[in-house]
Amino acid sequence: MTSDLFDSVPDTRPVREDMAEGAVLLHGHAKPVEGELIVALREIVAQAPFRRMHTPGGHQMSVAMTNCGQLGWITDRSGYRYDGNDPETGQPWPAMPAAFLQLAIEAAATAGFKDFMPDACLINRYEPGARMSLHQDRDEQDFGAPIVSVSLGLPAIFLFGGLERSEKPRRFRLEHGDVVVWGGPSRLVFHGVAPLVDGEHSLLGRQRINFTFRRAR
Ligand code: MD3
Ligand code: FE
Repeated sequence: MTSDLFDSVPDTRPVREDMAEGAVLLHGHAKPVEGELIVALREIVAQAPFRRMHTPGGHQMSVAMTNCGQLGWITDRSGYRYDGNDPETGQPWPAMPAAFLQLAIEAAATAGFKDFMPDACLINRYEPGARMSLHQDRDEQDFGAPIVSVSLGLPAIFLFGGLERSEKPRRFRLEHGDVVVWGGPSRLVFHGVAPLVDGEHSLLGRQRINFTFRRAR
């Protein structure tokens, strides 16, 4: 018999893929909770709308951002930092939804980081053409804690470099529901996102959403 449960799954990616030492890609890991994540995102954005921030160099980012949790990552003319309040409203960032926290803690543990407790979640929104140039995430106090990222909506090409900017990045496709844990020797690698290719996602339309869970303090 050829009829088989797997005939309906047009996906040949392994569930777990080691990208580098300390970097683990969990394909489709967030799909079972996609609805909860999207409902919670809507509530966050009602309180703290997406906005395109400015870099210290004066450029406006193509990615629109907001945050939830005790701390949020912000950038403006005076620099990059974490702050407990949304600079647009002066109010605390929306609380981290239980579904977000549970997913981040569970994914980190699956990748081998047992005591991850994020205090910040940066939420990135990419519309067609938006990109993120190569950078390191080094505004956090303890690089011993991993970063957990969750991708929803349109797929993107993630650029995964090395510990020096000059190292040529490898490319990985991140799809709806993919979760990546970056820790250990991968925590300080240069990384970025290629310009988003236009498309239509059944749940999110013409955009990609990425959550990054961090231990800032
Ligand atoms: C590797 N975001 O918000 S997520 C960022 O898709 C950021 O929006 C990208 O880079 C995005 O800072 C990439 C994957 C990611 C996040 C943080 C990392 C990879 C990382 C930190 C260290 C190493
Ligand atoms: Fe980053």
